[in-house]
Amino acid sequence: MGKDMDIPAHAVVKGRQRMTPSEAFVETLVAQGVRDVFGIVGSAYMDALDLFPAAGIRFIPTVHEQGSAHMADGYYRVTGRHGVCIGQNGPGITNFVTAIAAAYWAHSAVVAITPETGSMSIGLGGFQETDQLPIFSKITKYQAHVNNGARMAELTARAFDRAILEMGPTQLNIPRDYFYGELECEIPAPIRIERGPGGGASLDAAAEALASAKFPVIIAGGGVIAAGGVDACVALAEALDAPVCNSYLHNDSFPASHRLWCGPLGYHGSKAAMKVLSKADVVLALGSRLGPFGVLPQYGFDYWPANAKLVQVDADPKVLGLVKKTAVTVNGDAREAAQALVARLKGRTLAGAAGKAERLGVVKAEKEAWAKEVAAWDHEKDDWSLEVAKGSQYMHPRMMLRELARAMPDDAMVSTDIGNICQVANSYLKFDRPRSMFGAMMFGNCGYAFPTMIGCKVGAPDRTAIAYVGDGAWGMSFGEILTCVREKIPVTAVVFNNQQWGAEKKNHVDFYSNRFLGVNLENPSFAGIAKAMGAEGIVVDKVSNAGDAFRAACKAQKEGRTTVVEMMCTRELGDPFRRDALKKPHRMLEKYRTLT
Ligand SMILES: Cc1ncc(C[n+]2csc(CCOP(=O)(O)OP(=O)(O)O)c2C)c(N)n1
Ligand SMILES: [Mg+2]
Repeated sequence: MGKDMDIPAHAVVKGRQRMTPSEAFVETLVAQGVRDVFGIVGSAYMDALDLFPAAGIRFIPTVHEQGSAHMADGYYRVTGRHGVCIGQNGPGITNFVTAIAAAYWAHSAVVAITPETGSMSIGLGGFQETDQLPIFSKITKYQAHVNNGARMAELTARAFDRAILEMGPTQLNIPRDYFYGELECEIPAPIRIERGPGGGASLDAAAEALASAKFPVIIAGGGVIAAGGVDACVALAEALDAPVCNSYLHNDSFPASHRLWCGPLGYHGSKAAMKVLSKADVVLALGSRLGPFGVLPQYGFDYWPANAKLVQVDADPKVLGLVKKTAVTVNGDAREAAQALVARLKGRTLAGAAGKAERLGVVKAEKEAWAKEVAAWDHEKDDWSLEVAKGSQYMHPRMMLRELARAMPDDAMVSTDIGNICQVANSYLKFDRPRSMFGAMMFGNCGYAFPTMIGCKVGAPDRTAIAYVGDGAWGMSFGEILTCVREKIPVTAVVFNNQQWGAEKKNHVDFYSNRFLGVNLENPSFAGIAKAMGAEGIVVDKVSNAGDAFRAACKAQKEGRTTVVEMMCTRELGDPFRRDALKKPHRMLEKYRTLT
């Protein structure tokens, strides 16, 4: 790690003072606890950037602004502190868009600082001009527009406060000429609220529903992690002897080694979790919006217990009752609410107590059955997969994923991209500590995992940073290897090279009679490219080498080196993403008639 990682945060100027807007801006960042900012240099904010080192803020230059914003996302998700990105007005800012949309659906408090065309030329079609507010209006929780340089500190502080208060990205839009001049202001102190457990009556009703449950099941969502509420969730689960499922892509919301843990729901999740949930008469969704994508039928099994009473707890009132009908809705912090429920349940007679042994027996049996199934599931068994894997000298993805899981360091942070092998990985990723899994969440963009993990590593430099990425998505994101090398931010990228955009190809197989179009990839040596970029590269084509290669790469990371582990995989494909959203082709015109 470069020695400038440990820049001490300087004190904020106190009281009302004359200063420049750039100074007011930077001092407000300091007041908000900002230590790291990701971006690409640009003249639009150079006057403020010049102050960063003296303010104790590290500027981390990236290869692409999309990477900067993903890094800010990862940084927030691992630290709970704002992720911050900045870029040049116009193209630098439009490059943020995909990553800010991803942060929106990950509920990440990212502040996108967007310097804009100067106020005196807005609308004249000058250089690097676009209207930057409408572009982000649907993917931010709040947009601050500095309409006068004198308001720099006030509006900067508000953008930072709102990101935390509203649990999502905000935008701070600054016409570039407003960095210059003079103003008199006081740097606002950050506004941080204590989140409560929710209303007393709704908590009483929730406790009542749980106390009368014969088979209560908890779904622990991302809100549990964000609230620092895993211990509280464990205490509640233990008080009720209620099995716990992780919500989709939040495999780190409840410790996998706990007896009540059942595993993740959603794509390639745990059949044990789904089977147990299907038996529930009361479901407590704790810190989960129950996104529709995360509760779709899996393995041909519609596991959602339609007749169960649903108790939903979430800090964001807008997600309550949105997707599933609730019997009790609590607008509260997941940790506080869990603690309040434990207090309310203390000493009460629980209807579920009588069936406890049987319930725990079901949990144990289902977990064992699923573990056995996964252990024996070496490869995909559909006709197409069998055909393409036949005679291949490469690895079956499942066998490789199993080896990776076995070699996974205890302190791992793992990000997963969008792709077939990354989704299958959901069956293998288990964590005992929160802030360990960083899925691409519901925006679902390929290219998420690697830059996000770079941000995680900056936020938690002592932990092992691992990105799981398909070869197609890798093509979108490997440029950021340069950021790892230049900025000495070591990360281990595990690239699943199956020579295809597999997740989409699976749709060709299932719905389009194998009419492959734009899905086969001819790849260069990704390990070779990594070496040319100053990182290390290893090619693995045998399962027996996968664990050792991965361990070596994680060890190299501890010594400061970034490694790309290029996993050569067969072209077999696991269950698809969107079976729910595709239809068999229907053609009416003669010229297309055969395309069914
Ligand atoms: C930015 C973006 N473009 C396109 C898609 C559509 N898409 C979803 S999965 C996928 C294929 C991913 O291929 P790869 O990264 O090689 O992983 P694999 O499925 O082969 O394991 C594509 C193109 C997307 N999700 N995001
Ligand atoms: Mg691929």
